[in-house]
This record gives sequence, structure tokens and C-alpha cells, in this order.
Amino acid sequence: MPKTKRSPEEFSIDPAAQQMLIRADELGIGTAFTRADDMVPCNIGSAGMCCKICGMGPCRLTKDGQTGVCGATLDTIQARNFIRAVAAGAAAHSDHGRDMAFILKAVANDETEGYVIRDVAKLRMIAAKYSIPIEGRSPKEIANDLADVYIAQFGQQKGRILPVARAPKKRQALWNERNVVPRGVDREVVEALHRTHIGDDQEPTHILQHAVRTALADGWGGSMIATDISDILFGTPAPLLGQANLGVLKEDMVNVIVHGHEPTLSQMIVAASQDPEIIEYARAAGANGVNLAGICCTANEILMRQGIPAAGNFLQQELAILTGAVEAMVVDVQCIMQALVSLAQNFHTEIITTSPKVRITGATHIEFNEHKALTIAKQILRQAIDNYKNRGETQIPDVREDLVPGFSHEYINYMLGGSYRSSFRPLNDAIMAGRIRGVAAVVGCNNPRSQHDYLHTHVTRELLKQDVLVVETGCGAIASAKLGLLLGEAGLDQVGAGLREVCETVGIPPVLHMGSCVDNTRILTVLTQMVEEGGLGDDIDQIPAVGLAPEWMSEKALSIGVYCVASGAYVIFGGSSPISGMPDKVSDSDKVLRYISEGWEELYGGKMEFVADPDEMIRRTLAHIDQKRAALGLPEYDPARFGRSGDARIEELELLPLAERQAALYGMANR
Ligand code: BF8
Repeated sequence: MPKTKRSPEEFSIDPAAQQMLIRADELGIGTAFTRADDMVPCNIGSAGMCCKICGMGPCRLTKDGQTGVCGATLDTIQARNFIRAVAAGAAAHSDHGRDMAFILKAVANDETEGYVIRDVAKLRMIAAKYSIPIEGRSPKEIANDLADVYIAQFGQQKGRILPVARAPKKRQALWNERNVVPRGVDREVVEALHRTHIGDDQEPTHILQHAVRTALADGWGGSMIATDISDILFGTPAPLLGQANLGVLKEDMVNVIVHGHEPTLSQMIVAASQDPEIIEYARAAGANGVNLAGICCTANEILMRQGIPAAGNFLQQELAILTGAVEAMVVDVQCIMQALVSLAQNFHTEIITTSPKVRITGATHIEFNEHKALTIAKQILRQAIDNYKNRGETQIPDVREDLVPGFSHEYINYMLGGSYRSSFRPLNDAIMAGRIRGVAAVVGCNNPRSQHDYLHTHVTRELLKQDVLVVETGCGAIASAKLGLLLGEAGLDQVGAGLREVCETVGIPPVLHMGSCVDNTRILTVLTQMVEEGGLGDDIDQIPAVGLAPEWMSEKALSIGVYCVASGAYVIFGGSSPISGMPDKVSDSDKVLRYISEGWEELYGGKMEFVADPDEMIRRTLAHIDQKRAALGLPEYDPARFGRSGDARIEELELLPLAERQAALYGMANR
């Protein structure tokens, strides 16, 4: 593949990103975008045709009939590469869940500083699911027992992890039959590594069966635990007003960016930034206070709970530093580029690592410890404030957009019927009637191999026009936020008539921000509740729904994709497939790729496909939704049938100033 050099407009559709890329170019500084241009991917490795699991290789299989030194065939090698990626993704999510369980245990036993149990109702509801006694007990007593139950899920050796019982009954029976119910989270990840050691599991379908079990341990195990406990400790999200993009950084304030995934420290930094002593310290340094902003999933965690603005998604971590206005970037785990440290050396920004698991050469390490969380958060902020005086020339793009995040499954349930009639009935009814054609989850990463944010937002916009309700998480949600798609009335003129009618009736944006990547488990819960509500079949694979990760790049995305497929969903990945093979050169080198589509569809009713062309993604999504509608005996989708009820009120609302219109639509409080 020849090297290409793209322009800032070709790198990203986001004007803030473009501005920073021009600045990087002027300063002669490289970014992931330019490095992607300089680094041509290995065509053998990227097709999954390279085996490097032992010292006899690496073996690169490029001819028909060729095997590795040990005799490994191409499909075995591809299956091994695939499951190893899934295991790493499942491990990352689940280790996050484990840490949350330890924090819950510590909070229950008064061993932490600064944390409280914020959502007692959710604690009781989750505890009751596992038959933990709740009546007459204090929240801490219940939390202690729940923490023990959850900690046990990781090291359990036999049986089944408990959260799988939250899946539809029929799905659980199918998993039993296919022998893929996870026994313990850690056990499945370890076994994935064992099976792919030299000389172990060599039958591709058998390896991939364990990929399913490993991914289920993530989705219905580690990730679900992480979401539950984050809600219990920091509050279950509900809609509020937030902002996104680099323009949330402030010239006159100390800018601190929290980046990564675990909400434990970032939530404490939020609390510390509002402490009068810290505000005073910032004033004494000549700033107007501390301005916090997030990047990646940490951004989602604090955006949907406290309305702390998101400075951007994955590909904006370097761009934030390029503004010259960031005093400290505080990182924990996952999706943190090593390039940050050398980039920051061109400015005054201090990169602070905080996780005992993550250090970056050249970064300052201030280790997080839940026993002194608030003290550590204040120490980090003081260090950032001390750095304010070192700030040089700045360039903050004047680009930001409002958004309404915070659509937890609990809130969706509530919003559809209010306090007295909360249920998924109105959603199911709207799908059954054809007002909503179906549901799409557009989730996942950015990838500098494609145009930043384009695939996400193109797919999202086109599906909205086709009356598909879109739910989003992770960096995809931030992409839509920056375009204003998460702000109801801003996007409704570009939405199909039936969907628009539902959004206007309920008072929701057509794209629902459901949280971070571990919160994809909220989507599993929504799908389960839709099944339980009735009218859309008795299992997830019957719902007219599709999952898409148009700009994926991480191993976590692959794990999410596999657990969604195993749960019955059709999942489309954009970009390239890590196991594409080269069928033009090696016949049958796409065997594994076909198996995870057709083979898994036969076994689980869900399938995984990699589709580079966004319009083809949209076509397949709509075809799948329509096929599921037909299988349920629902009326054929008719774009002209709905959309006129309530129009007079809408016209009235459109005449109001923005703030009054938002208040009338959402009844929400401004930050
Ligand atoms: O977990 S979407 S780039 S930030 S991996 Fe990473 Fe991908 Fe963003 Fe969150 Ni998810």
C-alpha cells in the first residue's frame, strides 16, 4: 500500500480537530493522524495471517496449503489471533469491574476517603437480584454483601457467573445448550490464553466457541459489574445539559483533563475541583478557578453524572495538549497514547499517571489509593495549579456543542411512562406500529485510519432519517455530541417523521447517550427489557436491532462485538477486519470471517461482519431491521405513515428562545 499524506480536512470532519492539526503541522509536531499516514499496516498481520505465539516463528502464511512450522493452518491461526484480542478486551473491562467491586467493599467498610453510596435504590435493586437480604439493613451492610458476591464472580472456578441470570430466559437456555455460560470471569480469560499457547486448541470453531464464553464473561460479567457499581457509588445517570469539544477548555482557568476509564479517581477530582480551598488556591495563582474536562470514557462517566464537559474523544487526546492550555492531563487506564508524554514536552502540560497498573516513561506518577482518594485528588489539582504559571502561547478552538447525555436504562424506562407507568411499552409499541423502524447502537472508538468522526456521524445521521432510534456509548457518543445530534430539537429536522413524533412526544433527542464502553451492558439490559415487555419476540435475536462500531480500533471493541453477537445481535464493524484473510491470494483465507457471520448466526442468531463502506453498513442495517420486522409479522416500514400528530405544539415551541425551548422539552436544570 503506498504511503498517503492527508490534509487536516481529510483527517477529521471536526473543525476543532482540523484547527489543532494545522497547528501541529505549523509546530512540526506529529500526531496519531500523521503517524498513521507514515506507518503502512503490515498486510499479512492485518489480515490475521501471521502467527507469533512461539519462538519457531513468526510464521506468515501467504500461499495456499502453507502451514506454520508446527503445522498450524491459517484458520487456526486466525481463530487464535481473534480470541487473544477478545481475551485482552474482556480482561481490560473486567479488571475495571473488579476494581470497582473492591472500592464498593472498601466503602461499605468505611475504609475510603470521600466516597458515599449515592444510589441506595439501585443498590437494593441489584442486591435483590442476587437474593441478598435488603429489608431492615443499612446500605453499607447490603453493599458489603454485594461487593463479596461481585468479587467472587472473578475468581469463581465452577458453575455460572450470576449476572447471566439477567439475560432473557430463552437466551440463557441457548447458552447452556451451547456450553458457553461463563464459569468465572478470570477463568475464561486465562483459558483463552492457555488454549492458544503453542500446541493446544487447534480446531478453529472450538477456539471461537471459547471466544464467545470469554466475551460473555465481559458483557454479562465484568462490564455489567462495573456499570452497576459506578451507578451505586456515583449515581445512576439521568439527563442533564453538557458540552463537548475542545472549545470547553478555558483561557482564564487552570485546565485539567481526566482521561481513561475508571471513574473512581475522576469523580474525586470533580469533588476536589469544587472545594473552596482549591478554588482559592487557583485564584491565588492568578486563574479563575479549575476547569475540568474529560477525554474518552472517563469523559462519558463524569459528563453523564455531573455534566462535566467532554474535551473530545480518543483521537483528541493529543489535540487537547496542542492547545497549549492544559495544565495537567490525568490518566488512569486504557486508550492512553504513549505519545502524550513526548508531545507534552513541547508545552507545559504535565502528564500524570495514577493507576498502579499504568506507568508511562517520562510521566509524573501519583498513585491512586481509595483510602486517601480526596487527598490525592487535591494534590493532583494543586500540582496542576502550580503549573499554570508555566503556560505559554495558547490556541483553543472556539468550537463546542451542547448535548443532553445520561440515558441510563433506568431513565429510559422512567421517561417512557413517568413515575407511575414506567415501562418499555411505549418503545415496543412505537416499533410495532412502525413509527420507529428499529434500534441501532452506534458505539466504539475512533481510528486514524479513517476520517475522524465521519463514519460514526454519517451512519448515525442516515439511520435517523430512516426512523431508526440510535443509542450510543464511548467515543461514538462524543462524536455525535460534537455534531449536536444529542440535543433533541437541534437534530429533529433531519429525523424521519415517525421517529421525530416519538422524540417530540417523550421529549428526548433522537440519539440517546448511554454512557461509556463498559456501559454497553446498559444496551443489553434495554434489549432484555424490550423482550420482557412483550410484542417483539421472546429473545434478543428477534428484536429489529443492530449494533455498529464504525471506527473501531481496540480489543475491547472486539470483545463487546462478540458478547453482543452471542446475545443475539447483528454487529457490524467498520474499517478493516483483523482476520480478513486475502481471498484473492489464498483461497479460503476468509473461512473464520465467514464462520463468525454465518456460523455464529446459526448458533446464536447474531452475527459479526466487517464492512468498510458506510453506505453498505446502512443498507445492511436497514435490511436486517426490516427482515426482523417481517419475521415478527409487524407492518412493513412506511416512511410516509406517521409524523403529523402534535405539529401545532412543535411550531409553537420553535418560536421560543433556545433556553425556554429546552426547559419546555426536557424540564431540565441548566448546569
Ligand atoms: O472504552 S470507544 S477508543 S475510549 S475503547 Fe477507547 Fe474505543 Fe474510545 Fe472507551 Ni471504548
